[in-house]
Amino acid sequence: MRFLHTSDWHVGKVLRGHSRLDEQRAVLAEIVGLAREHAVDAVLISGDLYETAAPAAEAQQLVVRTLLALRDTGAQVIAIAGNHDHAAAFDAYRPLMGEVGITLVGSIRRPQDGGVVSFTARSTGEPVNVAVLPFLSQRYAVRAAQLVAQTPAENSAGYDQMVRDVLAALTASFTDDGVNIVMAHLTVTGAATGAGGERSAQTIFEYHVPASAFGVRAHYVALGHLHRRQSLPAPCPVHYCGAPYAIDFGEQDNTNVVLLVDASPATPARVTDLPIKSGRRLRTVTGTVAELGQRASEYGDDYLRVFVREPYRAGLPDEVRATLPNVLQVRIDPEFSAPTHRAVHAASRAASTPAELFAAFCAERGIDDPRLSALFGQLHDRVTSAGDDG
Ligand SMILES: [Mn+2]
Repeated sequence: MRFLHTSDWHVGKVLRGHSRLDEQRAVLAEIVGLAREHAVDAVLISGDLYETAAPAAEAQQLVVRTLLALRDTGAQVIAIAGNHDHAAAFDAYRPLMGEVGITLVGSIRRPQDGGVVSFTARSTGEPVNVAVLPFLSQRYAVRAAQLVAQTPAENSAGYDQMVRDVLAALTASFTDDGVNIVMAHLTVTGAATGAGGERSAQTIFEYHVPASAFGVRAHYVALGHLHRRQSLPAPCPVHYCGAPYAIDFGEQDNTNVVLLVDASPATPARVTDLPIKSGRRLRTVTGTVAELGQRASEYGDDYLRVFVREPYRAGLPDEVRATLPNVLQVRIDPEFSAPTHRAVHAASRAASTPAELFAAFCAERGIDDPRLSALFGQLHDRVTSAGDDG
């Protein structure tokens, strides 16, 4: 049988105030097109369909229409909740979605109660079993009492063991004559993060499971959570498909794909990367304002994060934005904002006037602009005299 594996759509993501809904619409249309073109038996969506737990109506509209369009290709559609999704909302809509042939899984379920989704592949008639493991919050998995009483290492081992127990229970119903697949939204030990949109607190802490936890009975493990496409050494094929477009700066060098997987009960799964071309590129650039202006045409339509190689001055971000309209973030290159004499300033702070404190702050940040001091003085006067009026 043949299926598509995708994850981490993050529909509704707004990057530095810029809606990306049009890009998301184009990316998801491309995925629907690939599902139709390759006549897949199933589409597996391994979590983080949405950017937030309370997505806007237009984000929900896009996801609902995409799920229906995927179903209309004739494929089984199975989606699990990621850490960005609202698990309870997924479960609330599960019966309704089930009526139209879409399997939505918000929280962990017993194998016989939806924890293993079984169907017959339309192309080959092979039985297919998909064990589904939505994001399991460590807050839920590791109870508060344990958090208080145990060390982080003990909790980490506890989380690992809990995930192993859940996987063992789910995969116990795998059959020898079927294609057995695990879908999960979690971090595997040693995997590389996409360095951007993953919400670091849930990946860099100790909560992860080794790839060996998936066992040998799975023909394929379809993971979501990390935005970089990668496979991991394990007794069975374990793949992160990655996000289908760059979600945040730091993911700009990732290749964005969905995975086309051919699997059978007798042979190892064959995985093909299908590139996704929609979505704007994210790019980080450095230079003086003048240098950046000269290179503007190279950047095309890309969204830019700029590190300016000049000391900060009043109005600098506006100058950069006027030069490069697709700039979403302006920062000073650390070389030009190196703090100086921080300790000295901190020591003399108690005895300083507001103007002196502000001057010290500017010096620490490498800002040398008399206009800024004058503006501070005016603002300070206005605020303090307004106080006199009550
Ligand atoms: Mn994600």
